[in-house]
Amino acid sequence: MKDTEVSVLGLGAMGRELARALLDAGHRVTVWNRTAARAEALAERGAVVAGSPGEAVGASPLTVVCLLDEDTVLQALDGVGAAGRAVVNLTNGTPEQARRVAELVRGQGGDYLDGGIMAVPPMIGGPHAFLYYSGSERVFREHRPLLDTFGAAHYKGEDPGAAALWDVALLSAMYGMFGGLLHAFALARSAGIDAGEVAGDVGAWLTAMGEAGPEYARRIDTGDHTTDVVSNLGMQAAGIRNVLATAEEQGVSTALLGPLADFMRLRLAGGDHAAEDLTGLVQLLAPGAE
Ligand code: FVH
Repeated sequence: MKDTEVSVLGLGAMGRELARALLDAGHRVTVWNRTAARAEALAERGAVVAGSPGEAVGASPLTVVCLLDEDTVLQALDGVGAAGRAVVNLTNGTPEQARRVAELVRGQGGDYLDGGIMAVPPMIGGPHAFLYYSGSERVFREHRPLLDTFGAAHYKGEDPGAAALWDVALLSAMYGMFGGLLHAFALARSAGIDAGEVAGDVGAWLTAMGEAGPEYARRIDTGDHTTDVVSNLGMQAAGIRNVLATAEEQGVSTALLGPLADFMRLRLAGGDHAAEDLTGLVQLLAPGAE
């Protein structure tokens, strides 16, 4: 089935891109945003501007929500009359928040699909964008062609909180990487080196190190953290001490990387773990999850 009518609540940086992609794909799009001026450019391209969230939800069988956070979503969807409508909420949030929004929509007689967008706004509709979805499988299947407009769609099951878990897992990896990037650039600047001068090498190094992901995952899934070849925890704990000591010598804060060094020390203090891989730290992060 090809969707024709769809509403979008929220025209921030992301919501505008979602609405644009839907217009480009030929859908009849109704939009609502708290600050109405943000709808003007889309209206010029053919979007219908609704005066309230309820008017927008009532205008289409499917409404895509992309607002700031859970509070904003709960406020916008409160009393909209979603009976017989499908709501796809792409606002970032926690699994519990997604379940609460699902409850609100279902309480009105609507169908709910939650989603997590793995893309920044300019990536929407492009080859590298992908999105996680969970909640109503019926909504996912029925509106799949429309959802594919945003990026590759991955369905993670009926629990409305599942997509948020996947989303936040990937964001966790991203923020860890961003923290490392900022620390690296601060260190370079502390030595009078432009961040731009080291950026290329840092990128190449992160790409090479990122290839460890599948092997890390295998160790974590099997619970076998032994490494007989390279980069054991004893060596890494010594290495990160030098990272922190260099930061201190250069007057750079250790606030971002200090906790990782603390975790390595804790693991080493907890038993005979010097020969294992860094992956053993997962047992400290999520005790009982193995
Ligand atoms: N932008 C990104 O890189 C990421 C990529 C992955 C997904 N996230 C999530 O998408 C949600 C929206 O993000 P955004 O980038 O569109 O955010 P903003 O540009 O700040 O727009 C926020 C919209 O929320 C509206 N809003 C804020 N507060 C209220 C309120 N109290 N009542 C009603 N609406 C509200 C705001 O309206 P206005 O300020 O224009 O009136 C915007 O429509 C978010 O969950 C990201 O984590 C984006």
